[in-house]
Amino acid sequence: MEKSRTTIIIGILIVVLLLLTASIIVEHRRTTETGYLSASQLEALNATTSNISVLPDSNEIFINSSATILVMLGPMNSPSMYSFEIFGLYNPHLIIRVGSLVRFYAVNVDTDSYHNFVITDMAPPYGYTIMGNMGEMGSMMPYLPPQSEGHFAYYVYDFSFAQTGTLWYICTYPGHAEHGMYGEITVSSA
Ligand SMILES: [Cu+2]
Repeated sequence: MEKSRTTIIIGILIVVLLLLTASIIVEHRRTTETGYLSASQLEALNATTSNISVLPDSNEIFINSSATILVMLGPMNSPSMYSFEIFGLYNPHLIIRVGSLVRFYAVNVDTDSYHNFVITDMAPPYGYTIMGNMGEMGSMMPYLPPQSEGHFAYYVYDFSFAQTGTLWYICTYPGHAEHGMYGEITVSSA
């Protein structure tokens, strides 16, 4: 009798520990919202604000303070299906002022492939599978399904750029980063 009670208490403790671990992981992911957007909602999100400069000639986007950024995954009009589209540029170099909190709306606009949007300190080249588990790679974002009848799957990903340096945004779906589905992020103090 005493023994089974001890077993039950240990069991409860294990469950509580597992739940605590799971909540820490969820918080680390910083994915605050998920669901579907319509085409008109996408259009509204795709407007730049005064603290964002888009430079098509150098394929660069400067983000000078906290901002909301629409990232379209697998745009159909791009030269390659392995693309992110941000304010009309494909896989642009993002230069972000240190201290900015950026709210990324990662939206799959592809008609036939899954994609995701992950920020990592792991530099290219990337292999077929992304096996690393460093930094943000420890918090894989879910693969978003392709669009269906004008409904675009998305998640919101908040990222606080607290330190200067170089990061990368990539799609971890097998083969996508390997084929070029990534871009560079410079977190700059200037
Ligand atoms: Cu992808």
